Order: sequence, then structure tokens, then C-alpha cells
Amino acid sequence: MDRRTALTQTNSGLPPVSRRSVLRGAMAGGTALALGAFVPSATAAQAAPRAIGTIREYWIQAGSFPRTLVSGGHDDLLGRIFTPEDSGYWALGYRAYTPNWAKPLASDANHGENAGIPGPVIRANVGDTIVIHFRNNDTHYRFPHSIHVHGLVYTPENDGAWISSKSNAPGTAVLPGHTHTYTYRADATSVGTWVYHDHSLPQSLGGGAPVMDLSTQLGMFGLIAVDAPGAPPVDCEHILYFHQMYAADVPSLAQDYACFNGAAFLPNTPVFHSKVGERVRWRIGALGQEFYTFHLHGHRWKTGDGYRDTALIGPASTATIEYVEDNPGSWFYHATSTNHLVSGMIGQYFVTKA
Ligand SMILES: [Cu+2]
Repeated sequence: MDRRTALTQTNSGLPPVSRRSVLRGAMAGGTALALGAFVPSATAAQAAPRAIGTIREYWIQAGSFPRTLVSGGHDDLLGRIFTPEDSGYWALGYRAYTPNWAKPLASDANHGENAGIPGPVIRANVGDTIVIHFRNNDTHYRFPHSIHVHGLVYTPENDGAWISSKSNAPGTAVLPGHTHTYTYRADATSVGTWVYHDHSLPQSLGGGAPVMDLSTQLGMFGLIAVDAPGAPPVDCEHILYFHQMYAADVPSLAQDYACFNGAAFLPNTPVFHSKVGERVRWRIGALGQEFYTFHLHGHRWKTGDGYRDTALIGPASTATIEYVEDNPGSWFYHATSTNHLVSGMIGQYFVTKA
């Protein structure tokens, strides 16, 4: 029996486990099966012992869907009003599915909300092989798409990056309705948080010059999380993406927006929750053309260079922040560049007592 078959079989008939215990197991690296998005829900855990070379099989689809960045119509920082038309657009995003892209996976602590922006978290332990079966279901724009990962080990055939002089390279411009399978490996140099994103053709809306990153502006990005062997477990993990949308590139927008996870301004941006005593991890990524600063009120964390309450994140780079929660209350997280802050990059973080 090959490993893939063994994994599939051991996933059936197991009792449900709580969000917390799945996450704990996942972070401890002790229940490798809990992580793979081929698992239809968070019910598969505690199966095989952790083995070298686990195959983590993902079925990921690119899709198009309507989205409103200022979903509540209000900017609570400056008190401005936004109509649905001001921040409405057709978004693109990656979602994780059951095998053969049959149906989208429910949200869980492993891959996140699976609502498209950001895409599902791709998780692995050192030694694992990651297989992503990708399908392009962009029925709105009908753009070609791809997946390009950072941080993992792969051959040029699995790079997913399109260039005009090699426009037929497999996996760099997967047409609507078509599929491609990418294979990667996580080794010791893959430990950490990494981005993945569409790296296919530039595109244009409204007849202007092609925009290199149009599909990623529209939402085609996610994070990869690779845990070190024996990494201590965390109790909760917060997934945050810094990205911007420009009205010059997406003409349905009334202005430029600086976004967290496909949303702009308080109270529309993601709300994160922790409890006092919990070990908390933030995995933060950014795309685009600017450098961002993540700042969390009321908290400090240790880095290789002393304690910090900000983290600088450039295009396609990441920050991984960990601390034990000790400060109950209602807090803000935000970008500290004034322009980013007043363009939407602020959200809330609630800490309850244990
Ligand atoms: Cu502040």
C-alpha cells in the first residue's frame, strides 16, 4: 500500500476533534494527517505517527466572486461613509476543495476560513512532499492563472511563473477549465511562513497597459506554513495579509485601498481573538509594491534583535510573531505608515481573560 492510499484510508471514521486540539496537534507536528487539505474536514487526526515524507495532497481551485472591501459601509477611524459601489469589485481567490474539486472545504484551524482571500494555508512538516492539484475556475475574467510558491523546494517545471518568451511552459498559464498539478518538498530550509501567489500573465481591465500583478491585486495569494521538527505547539494562530488595490488597475473601485485579507477600514477588517495564557502566533504576509509595518497595540515580542512591537514586511515577504498572551482588552493592529493606515489597514484584536 503506498503512503497516499494509507493516508486516505486512515482518514475515515475518526471522531471529530476540537479546533483547539487539531491546531495543537498540528503545531506539535504530532498528527501530520490533520494538516492536509485533502482531508474533507478537521475530523482526521491522531492517525499515523509522524513519518518522513508524508504526502500532503491539496485540491485548490481559482475562482471569481463579487467582493466589497468596505463591507459595513463605514470607516470607523475617520468616520467616512462608503457605498457598496465605492469598494465593490469582482475578486479572484484560491480555495481548497475535496478531491477532484468536488466541494469547498469548510473553514478550520488548519487552512483557515477558506473564503478565497487569502487562500487556504498550505501546511507541511520538514520532509513532507506537497502535491497541489490546481484547477482554474475563473468564470468571470477567464484569465489564465498559476500557483507560484516561496520557501519550498521545487524544480523549474513546478515554478508556475509565466514569461512571454516561454509562454507555453506547463503550469505557468493554466487556462479556464484546465488543471495542473504542482509538486514541492519542504526541507529544513523551508521552516517558517511563506507566500504563494498567481504568477501568470499580466492582464488589463479597462483597456490600459497590462498590469503585472492584476490577479494578485484581485486576491490570488495565500500563506505556506512549515513547522520545525519538534516545534512547540501554539494555541491560536492568526493569519494576516497586507495588500493593496489601485483604482487605476481595478476601475470599479472609487479609490485606492490598503487592505487586510480583502477588507479595508474598521470594523470591516478581520477581528482576531486570543485568551490570556495562550501561546499566540501571527503569520503575516504581504504582496504588492510597498513596504509595510505591522504594529500591535499593547504587546511586545522577542526577535533575534531584542523586543519589538512592530515588524517590517516587504513585498512577498513575511513575519512570524509569537508570544504568550498576557494583556486582556480590546486592541488595534494596524500598518503604521500614515498613508496605509488611513487607506484601510487597521483592525481589532480582542483578548479575553483566561
Ligand atoms: Cu496604533
